[in-house]
Formats: sequence, structure tokens, C-alpha cells
Amino acid sequence: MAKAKLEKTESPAMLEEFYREMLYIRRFEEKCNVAYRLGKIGGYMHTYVGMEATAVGIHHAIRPGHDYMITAYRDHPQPLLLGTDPVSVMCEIMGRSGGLSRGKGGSMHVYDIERGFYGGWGIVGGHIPLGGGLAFSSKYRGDDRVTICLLGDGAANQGVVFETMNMAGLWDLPIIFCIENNEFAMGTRLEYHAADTELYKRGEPFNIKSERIDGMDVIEFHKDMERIVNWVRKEQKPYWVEIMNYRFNGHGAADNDRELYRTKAEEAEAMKRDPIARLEKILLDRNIMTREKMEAIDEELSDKVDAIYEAADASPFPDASEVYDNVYTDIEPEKGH
Ligand SMILES: Cc1ncc(C[n+]2csc(CCOP(=O)(O)OP(=O)(O)O)c2C)c(N)n1
Ligand SMILES: [Mg+2]
Repeated sequence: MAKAKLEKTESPAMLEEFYREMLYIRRFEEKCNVAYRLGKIGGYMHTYVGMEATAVGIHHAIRPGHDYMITAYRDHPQPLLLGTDPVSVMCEIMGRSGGLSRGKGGSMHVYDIERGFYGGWGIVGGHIPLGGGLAFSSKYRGDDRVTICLLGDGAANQGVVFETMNMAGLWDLPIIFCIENNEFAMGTRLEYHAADTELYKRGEPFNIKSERIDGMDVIEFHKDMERIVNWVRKEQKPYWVEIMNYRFNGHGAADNDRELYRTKAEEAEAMKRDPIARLEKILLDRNIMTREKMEAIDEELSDKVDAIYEAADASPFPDASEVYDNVYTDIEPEKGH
């Protein structure tokens, strides 16, 4: 049994899939960064560069399309992995009418409910009780869904997190709080915002099983997440997992002053943990892939991302007449309420 599992999780085909998916996310995010600088994307935008193993490892640990997932504003990779039309994702990021929210939400409000992805939320910590609600609905209906609730190290300090943890622990909700500890909350380093930087310890007072795992080694991380997801599905209890990763870009696309809060030397050290480079080394060492094959995959994915961008750029902006559509009010705007 254990051997069969190992073969599945470490088969060459699986590792190639991990590689393709992580590289796809990186090239997609890099394209977004370029588009932002060209003025093609407005508002806020936060990329996932450096953290790709986290999205990919979780995606392969859940039942995609069946389980629920909710996150904050680093929300581009999850729908890409779930199979959402990537042009509709890019359109949303670019504010075009072909977007998932018809271009009204932007980068922070990507979602795909049909595939179990509930967004895409901009208020730090605001989505955590919603994650609790998703897990409660599974419990109430008696289905076997697991809810993945992603949150940052900074978000882990918000009051609603503790309220949700209490309810999750009390009512045995099938939710996994995935703390993406990328060491920063905007420009605030972990040790300046957390009374105890060992965030994994926070589960215990709420009677929630918890642990800290490495989120930069996609193979090990995926195995850990698979074990945790299976446990939560079977036991119908919550889990609190601190995922150690690092964001390579600035906090958001407008953050060009990373030197104000971290040194170049520190970044260089962290980039030695690059999940893509780490997997490349494993693929080469195990003779699963050659450098040439990797370059060919990179070219293929870069072309794919270029085509997604071109298609999105051809989508029109929403018409001004739509400005009040899907806004939850029946009050006439001209009456000034
Ligand atoms: C309630 C609230 N306070 C402040 C902000 C501004 N803000 C946006 S992101 C962020 C930092 C969050 O950091 P973290 O949870 O670690 O997530 P990361 O960006 O590292 O993924 C802050 C303070 C906000 N969006 N909402
Ligand atoms: Mg953070």
C-alpha cells in the first residue's frame, strides 16, 4: 500500500505534471507583472511567484472540483489548476468583460464556484469565517467535502480567525486552515507582527491538530498535504497547518521597494529554496527529464501564456451601462442613498 502510494506520488509522470504546473503558474504570474507595468492591469495585484509548490501540492492532495477552496487575494493559481478557462482568469485580472466577474472584480476577486473555488477576497482575514461556513455546510449536509482555507501569516492574527477556529474545533468542521507563512505581511516581517512566530502552535488551544511543514519542496509537501486531507476527510475534524514558503516578488505589483524591509542577500538566500529549481534538480538527478526537455516545456508554456494574454487583451472593457448590474441594492442611485 505504502509502496503503491509512493509510486503514484513520485512517478515520473506525476513529477512532470508538478513541474509543468509550477512553471505555468510562474510564467502566468510573470506575464501579469509585465502587463501591470504596461498599464494593462489596474488596481491591486498580488502574484504567487516563489510559492508555486504550495498551490500545486494542495491541488493534488484534494479532490478537485469536489472539495471547497477559499483564499485571500493571491488567487490566480488555484483556478488555473482547477481547469477554469485561463482566458477568463486573465480577463478578470485585466478588468475585461470576458472575466469571471465580467471584469468588475479584478485580480483579487477571481473565483469559480462550479469548481469549488470560492475566491478571491481582499479584506485580510475576511474570508476565514466564510471558509468556516463552507465546512459547516459540508457537515450539515453530511457530504465528505474538505474545505481548504488558505490564509497568510499576517492574516493569522485577525480576530475572526480565532472565532472561526473555536467553532471549527467545537463543531468538528472538516476544514484545513493552510497558513501560507511567506515571512511577511506586506512590509512587516513575521517577528514584528507575531507574538510567537511558531504559528503552528496556535491550533492546540482550540483542540485543533496542527503542524508546520515545508512548502517549498513540492514532492514532500504534496505527501504531507495528502496525508492531512485524507485525515480530515476521514475524521471529520479541522486541521491547522503552517506552510513555510517565501514570496519572491514584492507584496503586490506596486511594491518596488523590497529593500526597505528585506536585504538582497536575504532574498538570494531564500531563492535557493526556489521550488521549481529544486524540482529541476531532482528531475535531472533521477534522469526523468533533460535540460532540453525543460527548455521545450518552458517555451511551450510561455507561448501558451502569451496566447492567453493576447486573447484577454482582445476582450472589451465592460460597457458603462453595466455599472449597476449585479450590485446588491434595489435603491435608485439617483436618490442619493
Ligand atoms: C482588514 C485589512 N487590513 C489591512 C489590509 C491591507 N493589507 C493587504 S494585504 C496585507 C498583508 C497580509 O499579509 P499576509 O496575510 O501574510 O498575506 P500575504 O500577502 O503575505 O500573502 C495587508 C495588511 C487589508 N487588505 N485588510
Ligand atoms: Mg505573508
